[in-house]
Amino acid sequence: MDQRLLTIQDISCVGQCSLTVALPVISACGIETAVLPSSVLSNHTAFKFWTFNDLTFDMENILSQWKKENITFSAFYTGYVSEAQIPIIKKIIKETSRKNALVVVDPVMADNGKMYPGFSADFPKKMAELCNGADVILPNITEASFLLGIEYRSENYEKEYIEKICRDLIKLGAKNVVLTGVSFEKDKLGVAVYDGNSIEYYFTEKLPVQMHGTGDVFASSFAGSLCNGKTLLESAKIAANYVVESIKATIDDKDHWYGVKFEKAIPYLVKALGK
Ligand code: PXL
Repeated sequence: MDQRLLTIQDISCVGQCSLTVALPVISACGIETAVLPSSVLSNHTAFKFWTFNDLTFDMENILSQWKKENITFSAFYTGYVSEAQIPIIKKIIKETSRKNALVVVDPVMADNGKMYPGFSADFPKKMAELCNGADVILPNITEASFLLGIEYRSENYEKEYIEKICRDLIKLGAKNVVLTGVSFEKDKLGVAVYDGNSIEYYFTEKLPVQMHGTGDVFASSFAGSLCNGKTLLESAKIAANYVVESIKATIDDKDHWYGVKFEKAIPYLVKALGK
């Protein structure tokens, strides 16, 4: 049976994030991608205003229909979801999972030291429950700080700080941690990859910009790479390079502030996967 990945996150109609990234990117990796939209927004929340429609009410309904049809998944990738959805998502994973299915949790909730609009102070505790049992979690340093209830440090940290975060995150019950946004030198940015034994790093050049949606581009290409049989570290490398290629495709367009042109870099991703 071919692989089928289910991704659960919002659909922001405009903004190059969440489902409008995950669906094309994972499909480009050659993996059938099913979607369960957690909410519909007119655009993501980095715009000044947005509409928001929560779709929790339909999740159990969709699950019971899938069960009637014996629909199952070989992989799950969750992103931007609400607190009330977390127990339902756990149930969906439990009841539609094939044997040894991969579970990737991107604990989307915060960046640059701050929670995204609309998330309560209790949310990280709930998100920690979703991390428990995941094969891989993909927090940025802000999300890691909220998950662990520690102070966020944006710079001037040492390896010990990052490695303690990785070890503490594993204690939440995830098998592997890929911590994003790690930087020890001002012109290098990368990830720490911890499998519970050893911590490895991968760095790319740090471009002098910060762009929206790069976490989703990273997570989607990472999940797609894992499904192609790449190791944790290989997948993190491919995903980090793909983010850099996407930023480079965007950087000269000063009007394009809301996302990255990941579409332009799809040829890189396809080639990196040997397709
Ligand atoms: O990229 C993460 C993300 C996903 N979904 C929505 C968001 C954001 C980040 O701001 O607003 C709706």
